Amino acid sequence: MKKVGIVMGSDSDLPILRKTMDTLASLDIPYECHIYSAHRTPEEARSFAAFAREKGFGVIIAAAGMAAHLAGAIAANTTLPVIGIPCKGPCLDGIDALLSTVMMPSGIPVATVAINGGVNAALLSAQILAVEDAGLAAKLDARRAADAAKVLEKDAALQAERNTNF
Ligand code: RP5
Repeated sequence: MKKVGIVMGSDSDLPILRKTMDTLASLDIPYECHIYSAHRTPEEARSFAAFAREKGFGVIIAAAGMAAHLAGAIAANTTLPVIGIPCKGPCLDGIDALLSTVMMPSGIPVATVAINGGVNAALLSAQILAVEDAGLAAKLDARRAADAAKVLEKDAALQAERNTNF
């Protein structure tokens, strides 16, 4: 199976990316995770993107906060699919990172998930890999079924408590 590459701009983004790594691990998807910044270590970020395909990666997840240029900078240097996670910083509630990540110019796409959307970034990367992997697709189906069952259990508990089922 192809690997998922995870890059974050700072170790202060790590709590969000731990959810990404946990979700990938729960689906038995191999990944590699690095701290490379578009601004502080631009050469390492560029090089990771440029050699990712030949190193066996199938998707790259890039997470950054504030003036979040990392996902765009990664996408500029590879034609692998790039998923951007805008991370909430100390000001502007993450809207700064959201707009910096999502508003890419035509020709260099970044598939942007929600602010702090570490789990969905992992799931979207899994869905991309599952296009060519029936076993992984089955695991994603099972996860959705389990999530649905949890919601219905909570609904049943609510009905039992409040008897709102007229
Ligand atoms: C961004 O700046 C990082 O992705 C992080 O979200 C933000 C702040 O970085 P630190 O100052 O906490 O290292 O590049």
